This record gives sequence, structure tokens and C-alpha cells, in this order.
Amino acid sequence: MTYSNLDRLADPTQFHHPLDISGCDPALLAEQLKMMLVIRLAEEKIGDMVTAGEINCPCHLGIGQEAIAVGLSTHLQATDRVFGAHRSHSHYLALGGDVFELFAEVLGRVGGCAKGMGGSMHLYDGNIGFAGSVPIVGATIPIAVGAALAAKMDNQHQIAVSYFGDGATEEGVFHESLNLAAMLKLPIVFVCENNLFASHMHIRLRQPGNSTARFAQAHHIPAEIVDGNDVVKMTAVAQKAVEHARSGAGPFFLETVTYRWRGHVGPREDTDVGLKRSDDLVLWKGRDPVQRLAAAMENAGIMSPDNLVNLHTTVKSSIEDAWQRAAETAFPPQTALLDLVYFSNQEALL
Ligand SMILES: Cc1ncc(C[n+]2csc(CCOP(=O)(O)OP(=O)(O)O)c2C)c(N)n1
Repeated sequence: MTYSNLDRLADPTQFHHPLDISGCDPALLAEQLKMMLVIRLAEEKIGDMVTAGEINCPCHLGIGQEAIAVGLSTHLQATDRVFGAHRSHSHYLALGGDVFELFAEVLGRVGGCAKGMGGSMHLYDGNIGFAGSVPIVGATIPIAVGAALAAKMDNQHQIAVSYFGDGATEEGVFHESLNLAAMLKLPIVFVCENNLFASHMHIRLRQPGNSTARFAQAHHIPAEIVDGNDVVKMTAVAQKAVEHARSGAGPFFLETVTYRWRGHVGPREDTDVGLKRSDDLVLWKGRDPVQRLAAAMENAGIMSPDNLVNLHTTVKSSIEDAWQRAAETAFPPQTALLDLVYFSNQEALL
């Protein structure tokens, strides 16, 4: 198999239909729909609050990409070690990360998941297996490989997960990491969220092919390419990838094809940057992962229009409540700046 071109998967006129949910567990679908909605509405709230000037840290929104983390997290355990990057709200929330703690973190408040010290790009919650996100592109990939090595040495069937974008595959460290993981047969799932853009540049202007799975092939790592806006397909390939890594068979690579509705950073849609982004965005909204699942559930009679409205209302009010509570919490005291760093001679600084 060759992986040089994503073909229909990168064509925004395709896959606008409701998902094929035949044979799926309705309870799981309902859970996944709710989680995607939580992620969508939490990120919309963050976007609105950036616009309103309430949030001062940079926020990279992944609206439109919700199905990837939701499908994958279905198969993960709290003892696994999951690493994100700069666009990781969905990775954190899909594992069960607390919305209040996410909001408190982007507001720099003491109740945040990183104690208000990190902001949107430094999320962490060890209790759910979210081992951290950092802004430096590609930087978490080798750390995830190290965590996979530790998991292998612990021999407890834990795995590591490394989320990154298509832009990160242009970093040398990505290739070194794949090579090492393959050589040492490490229990890791590499997940490339290929949204076709790195900052404002389309992959067509950056790489000779638009598929990143070819890099896995070069390192003898098995790979699957999937519609990242189809949570059913995503859940199925994620199961294969996670079982492969957990069984001791070595790394697996998932290329999930998607699109972000908002710009590189902040709430703007950035339709004035990049090749055809303004035309494509309208079409990609037709491949909405939330709407495609909701429509399928409605067609199958699993979810009535009233149920859908109720779900939306319930999730929206829980988001508003979490925001309200987060906005009412305190900032950390200035002295806390030195509490969480490795430094022995505090007096020298005071
Ligand atoms: C080493 C490094 N180089 C450049 C940047 C600036 N930068 C931040 S995000 C980004 C693009 C990343 O694109 P991709 O990996 O595809 O993720 P996406 O933003 O599309 O989710 C760049 C160039 C950075 N943070 N770190």
C-alpha cells in the first residue's frame, strides 16, 4: 500500500452524509455524542471569552476535530500515558478532564489543571492519564516515546499515545522518535491529526504528498488512514491501534484526516489566509463530526429531535456553570511562582 495521497478524504465535498452506525452500541454513541458536544461548546466558550478579553493566554481551538480524541479515548485507560501538543483541549476533555479545571487554567486561576501556571497549552492531569501538552511543535513526541519505553519496562500493559499535527511531521525529532519506537517495539500509538494546515500554510505547499502515513511506512510501522470526522470509523481503527500496542506488537500510526474551523490561534476563522481556506471551510462544515453522528442517531430513531435539544441545553448549562465557577476563583499568589519549579536557592531570587 502507498500513502502518498489522501484522495477523497482530503476533499471537502465528500462525506457530508450521516454516519453509518449499524452494529454500534447506542449507549456508547450517546456517550460519544455528549462528549463531542462538551468539547465543542467548551471551546466555543473559550473562543467567546478570548473575544471578550476575559482570557489573556493564547488559545488554539480544535473546533471541528472533536471525533478524533473521543474515538481514541474510548479505548484508553487512566494508567496509559497520553501526550498532546498546543491544540489539546479535546485530548484532555475526552479522557475525562474537568471542564472547570480547563477554564480555570486558561484564566490562570489556582483551581486550574496545572494550578493556573500553564494556560491553554500546558494542560496536565495525571489522574486521567493526560501526561501533558506543550507548545513546542514536535516536543512531546520523543517524551511519549520515553513514556512508552517506561511502560514496556513496567510490563503492566500500559501504552503511550502521542498526538501531533501534520506540521509536526516536518520536525526531525518526529522521524527519530518513529525510528526508535519501531526499533525497540514500543507500546505507543502515534496519532497525526492531519488538518491540512500548519499555521497558515496548506500541506500542498509544504510536502510533496498530503498524507503523513507514508512516514510510518518508511519506519516499518503499521498505519491506518481514517476520516477523523467520523467517530464510528475513528473508534474502530483506534481499537485496532490500541490493541496492537497493548499486545506488545510495537507502535501503530493513525493518520486522522480533519480540518479546524478556527484559525491557527484564537477565535477567528482565518478565512483570509491560506490557499482556498475560505471556500473549503464552508464545505468542511458539512463534514461536521457532531452533526453527522446526531443525524445518524436521529435517522435510526435512537435520539429524537427533542432529546437532541435537551442534550444541547444540558451541556450548554454545565459549560456556563463551569465558566462562572472558574471566573470566581482566585489567582495564585505571586509567591507560588517559585513553589512549582526545581530550584534550591530561593533566597537568591527574593
Ligand atoms: C519548534 C516550533 N516551531 C514553530 C512553532 C510555531 N508553531 C506553533 S503551532 C505551529 C504549526 C503546527 O501545525 P500542526 O503541527 O499541523 O498543528 P495544528 O496547529 O494544525 O493543529 C507552528 C509552526 C513552535 N511552536 N515550535
